[in-house]
Amino acid sequence: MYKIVFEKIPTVPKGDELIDKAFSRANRAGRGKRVRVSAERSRIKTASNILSDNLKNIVRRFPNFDDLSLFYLNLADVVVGVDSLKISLASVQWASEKIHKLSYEYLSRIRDNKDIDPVIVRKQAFGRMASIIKEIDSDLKFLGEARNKLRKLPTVSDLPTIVVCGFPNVGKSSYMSRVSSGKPKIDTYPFTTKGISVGLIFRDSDRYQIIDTPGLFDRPLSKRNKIELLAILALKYLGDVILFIIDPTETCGYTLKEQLSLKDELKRELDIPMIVVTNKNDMADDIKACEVVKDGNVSDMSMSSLTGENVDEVVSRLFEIILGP
Ligand SMILES: Nc1nc2c(ncn2[C@@H]2O[C@H](COP(=O)(O)OP(=O)(O)OP(=O)(O)O)[C@@H](O)[C@H]2O)c(=O)[nH]1
Ligand SMILES: [Mg+2]
Repeated sequence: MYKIVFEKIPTVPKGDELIDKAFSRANRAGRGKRVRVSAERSRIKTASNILSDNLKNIVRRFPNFDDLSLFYLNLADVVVGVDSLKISLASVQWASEKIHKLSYEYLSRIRDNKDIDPVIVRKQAFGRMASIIKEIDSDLKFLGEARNKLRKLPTVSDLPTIVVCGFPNVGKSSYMSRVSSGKPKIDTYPFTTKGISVGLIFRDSDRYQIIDTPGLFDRPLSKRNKIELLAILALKYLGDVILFIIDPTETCGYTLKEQLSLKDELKRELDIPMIVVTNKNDMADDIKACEVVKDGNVSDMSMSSLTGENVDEVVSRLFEIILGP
């Protein structure tokens, strides 16, 4: 159900690990052969196959960045830098091909020149292979680190998606748990300690995805550093609609003014349809700020995630926006 893009990337070996593995297997491969020429040829073949296949495999197991959804592409760019990734992958591909060609060169040297000691030729071949690996050592290290970071990105599906935004404590999770079925899947998101949670809403025969963003909007976008901001902006490639929840009672700890200004920033920056809903309307009579809400038309709808009032109507409104006219 969830599209797994980065979880399948296996660990990327370090250069010296690769060399150790290839050369020790190669030595064993030569042991069974009584004719020296065959023994050394077999060593060269084994070492080059192991190196070249392992390197090719690293490149193959990274996702093709041209096929990636814009959401993942942008997140990957924020977290590791897609251009650097492409450059390192190209270097590894180059090394794989180079080692493959090299083995032919040295195998034919043994075949064509009976006077040369095959052990010496094999040692030369191993030396060349090792120096190619050394050349891409920093690329392997970078790819290894990138793989670890990419694996931590959230896994989301490409279902129609509602992104729930708003300051902490406005009632995002309460709303989520009222409308989505099953236990939401909690996943990490760069630059928030809490991780986003992904739930599903079933309506008729359709499925929708609803994403909670705890800790992502604890201050205005203008107070974000560039990297954090880019990670937030990646949401626009994921969401079909934003549900922006406002707590007009201000019991969340943020003023209505702050909340409205975050809403305006998000509306401007994310540039996808948004519905603005005031929550906690069960407290409406007690709180002065609510007067502003009643008179000032700050939201499209009002609801209570606590009592459930209007919660389903908000869902219907979100679906209408997703499905279009
Ligand atoms: N009275 C009232 N309280 C509510 C309502 N919705 C949420 N709350 C309360 O507000 C507090 C925060 O609700 P959460 O749903 O955890 O808020 P959140 O937006 O998910 O907060 P973060 O995860 O920290 O961003 C909790 O104590 C809820 O019980 C509501 O409609 N009415
Ligand atoms: Mg929450």
